[in-house]
Amino acid sequence: MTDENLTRAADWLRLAERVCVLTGAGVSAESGVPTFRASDGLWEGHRIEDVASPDGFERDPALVWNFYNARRANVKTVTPNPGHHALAKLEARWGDRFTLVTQNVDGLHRAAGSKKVLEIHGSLHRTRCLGCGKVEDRGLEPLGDAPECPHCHGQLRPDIVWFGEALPEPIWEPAMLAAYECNVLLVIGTSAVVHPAASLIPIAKRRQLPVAKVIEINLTPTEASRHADVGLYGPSGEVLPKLVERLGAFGA
Ligand code: BV8
Ligand code: ZN
Repeated sequence: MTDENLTRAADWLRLAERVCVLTGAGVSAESGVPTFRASDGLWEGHRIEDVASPDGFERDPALVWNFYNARRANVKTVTPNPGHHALAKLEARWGDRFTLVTQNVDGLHRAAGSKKVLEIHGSLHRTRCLGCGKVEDRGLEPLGDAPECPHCHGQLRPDIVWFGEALPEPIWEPAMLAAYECNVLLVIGTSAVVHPAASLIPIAKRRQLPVAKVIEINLTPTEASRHADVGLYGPSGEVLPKLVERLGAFGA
C-alpha cells in the first residue's frame, strides 16, 4: 500500500456524507477464521457449495451440522482484530450514515462494537426451525449433528443463507440502498465472486453526480479491483487502523 494511495483514500472519506462497507472472510483472517478460498473452497473433501446448500442439508444434515459445529467451535476461540475495531471507530464518526454490510457469519463485527451490521448471509450464532420457523440466537455452543427445536421438536438448520438460497429481503434491501446512496464504498477482504453480494460494488458506481469512490482493501487484486478507484493492498488488520489514523480526528 503506498502512502499516496492511503492519503487519497482518507481524503475521499473525509469528504463523504455517507459511507458503505462490504466485508468478506478476509477481514476475519487475522483473527484466525479460515477464509473460503484459502481452503480452496473445500471442507473435509467436500466442495463448500455442496455442504453449504439446501440439497446438501437434505442429503446429509449430520454432515452439514458437523461443518457448522466445526466453524462455531473455531469462532468461539477467536476475537476481533484491529481491522474490526477500526471499522467500529469509523462507524462512530458517521453514525447512521455509515452502513456495514458483511458476508461473514462469524459475528466479529458486532463483537468489536459495530452497531449497524447487515449480515446478508446470516449468522453462525442463530438457528432456524424447519417446523415452527422460530429463529433463535444459540451462541456458539456445539449443537450436535441433529439438533431439535426446543419449542416444537422440529428439525433445526443454521440461520445461514446457503448457495442457491435468496438473501433475506429485510437485510438485502437496505444493503443495496446503502451501496447506492454512499459517496464512498470500502470493499474489504472479499474475493467478490459470490453474488448477489458482489453486485453491491457496481451498484455503488451507478449513482451519478458525484459517482461514489470505491476503495478496495485486500492482500491482492480481486474481481472487485476493476471497479476500485484505489487499492490499499495489505492485511486489513494493518491497513484499516492506518486509514483511520490518516483520516485524523473527527472535524479535523
Ligand atoms: C442465490 C454462507 C438465487 C455460507 C455464503 C455462477 C456465477 C455467478 C453466480 C453464481 C453462479 N453459480 C451460482 C451462482 C450463485 C451463487 C454464487 O454466487 N456462487 C459463486 C460461488 C459463484 N450465489 C448464491 O447461491 C446466492 N443465492 O444466488 O440465490 C436465488 C435468488 C432468488 C430466489 C431464490 C434463489 C447465495 C450466496 C450466499 C452463499 N452463502 N455464506 C457459510 O458461510 O457457511 S457465501 C460465502 O462466500 C461466505 O459468506 C463468504 O463470505 C462468501 C464469499 O467469500 P469471501 O468472503 O469473499 O471469502 P473468500 O475466501 O472468497 O475471499 C477472501 C478474500 O480475503 C480474498 O480476496 C483474500 O485475498 C482476502 N484476504 C485474506 N486475508 C486477508 C484478506 N484481505 C485483507 N486482509 C487479510 N488479512
Ligand atoms: Zn420449532
